[in-house]
Amino acid sequence: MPLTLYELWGATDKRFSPFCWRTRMALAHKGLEPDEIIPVGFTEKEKIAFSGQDRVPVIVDNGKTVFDSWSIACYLEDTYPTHPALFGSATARGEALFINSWADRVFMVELFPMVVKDVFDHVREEDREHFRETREKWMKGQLEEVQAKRDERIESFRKRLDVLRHTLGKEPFLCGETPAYGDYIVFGVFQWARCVSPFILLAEDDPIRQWRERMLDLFDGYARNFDGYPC
Ligand SMILES: N[C@@H](CCC(=O)N[C@@H](CS)C(=O)NCC(=O)O)C(=O)O
Repeated sequence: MPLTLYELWGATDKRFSPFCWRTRMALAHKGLEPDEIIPVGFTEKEKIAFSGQDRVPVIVDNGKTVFDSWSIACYLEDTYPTHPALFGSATARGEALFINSWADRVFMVELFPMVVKDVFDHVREEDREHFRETREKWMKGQLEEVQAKRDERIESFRKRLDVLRHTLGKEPFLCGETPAYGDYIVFGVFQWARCVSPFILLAEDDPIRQWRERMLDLFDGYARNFDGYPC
């Protein structure tokens, strides 16, 4: 039975969604290749209306519909237990959920204002009004003005990432000797920025950069092979 992935697309067919990248990396880790990938623009809600909600990623696997990147990771782990583990244990799953919450509620919140206009520039023409309207409401300001402050924010942003730096000083991946879902959660956010923004987020000697390079190399350079800016 086929596996279908519905994911966000932008102008010039860019695939930049941080959440969809989590799912792409999870599928690659499990050795599962979608039979079909259906692109969904911000305003093409009718394409995923069958899922009963309006966000991507969504997968349909053997006729089963699952949405939300975290739920998809859990579904893949439970449905394909003999494939490489995304978590490894119930405890590790709980810890990965903590990483997911940190990434969504701290990391992305810090990063988004620094690339929000760059994201806008890669959104499809027909989705731009929706993007500007919704994101300016979240940001409480004009996209251009919010992003213009990034040079002032970068120092504190880098400081916030000490939690990653400290971990990566002790092990090559956030999940230990080999990468697992916790790595894909955080990597998805960096890949989002890499796809849309020329802004350099990490200092040259930052160990997080080396980890990001290792992540880009995984699965024969799977993520690296997607068009992105030097980062
Ligand atoms: N918690 C969800 C978030 C999914 C999400 O927000 N996806 C964005 C794409 S990056 C979306 O579909 N946005 C639609 C919109 O803003 O209208 C997950 O982890 O999958």
